Amino acid sequence: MGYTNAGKSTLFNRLSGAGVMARDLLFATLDPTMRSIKLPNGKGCVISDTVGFVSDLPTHLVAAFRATLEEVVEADLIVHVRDIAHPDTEQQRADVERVLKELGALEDGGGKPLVEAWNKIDMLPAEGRETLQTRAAAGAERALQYPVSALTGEGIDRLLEAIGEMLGRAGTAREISVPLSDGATIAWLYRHGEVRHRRDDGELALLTVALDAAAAAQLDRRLAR
Ligand SMILES: Nc1nc2c(ncn2[C@@H]2O[C@H](COP(=O)(O)OP(=O)(O)OP(=O)(O)O)[C@@H](O)[C@H]2O)c(=O)[nH]1
Ligand SMILES: [Mg+2]
Repeated sequence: MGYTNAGKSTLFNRLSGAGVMARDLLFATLDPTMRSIKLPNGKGCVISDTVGFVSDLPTHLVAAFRATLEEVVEADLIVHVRDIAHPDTEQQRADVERVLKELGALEDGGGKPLVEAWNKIDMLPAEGRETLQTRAAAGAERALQYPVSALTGEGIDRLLEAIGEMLGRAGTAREISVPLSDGATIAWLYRHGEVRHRRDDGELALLTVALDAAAAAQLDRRLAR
């Protein structure tokens, strides 16, 4: 998803161009905005193109969009496609995130895994691109971000690898040690994950917890605080 004209459909076509599978014939018939693709890790996933957001979308229209944006609400992972070469790119991001919040897909401290595709880097001068690559690598911002060009294909492999990695975490167990004094995090793990094993050692609780992709991303944010 993303702002109108950000390049969502171009990215969608680029991603589905290479690895179109036979069952896409069915998808293409049922819904031309859905495709199954193969990720670099060999796993399959279904990608879905959405309508673009525009700013000043009245709240009653947001409600009407709810139906068409059901894919976003149901998705395991959101790729926020941004026109990073647009002078208003930051304002566009804020607008899109506001709509996502209204849809309940981006609640504070909750929501689902989100990656930003910083699209149209081919339009930036060389030094602007370098600054972006540095910002993205530093991961200083809220979401994971990947500079790409849907037009030239630059950066697409790294984006796909990241998507595969984030989705691959779904249902896998992690070992986490939490200070016993941090009762809130321990309670959070019981609420959002499936605690398979627990051993308390001194001042630490050592937990083995199975988390889905959304909970794993939330935990990462929680532990990074
Ligand atoms: N230079 C450049 N242009 C791009 C890139 N990606 C998309 N575009 C252009 O941006 C324009 C909009 O692209 P779309 O893919 O239709 O954008 P969209 O987000 O699907 O737009 P809506 O569906 O209307 O919201 C088109 O003219 C594309 O060719 C890119 O990486 N680089
Ligand atoms: Mg489009």
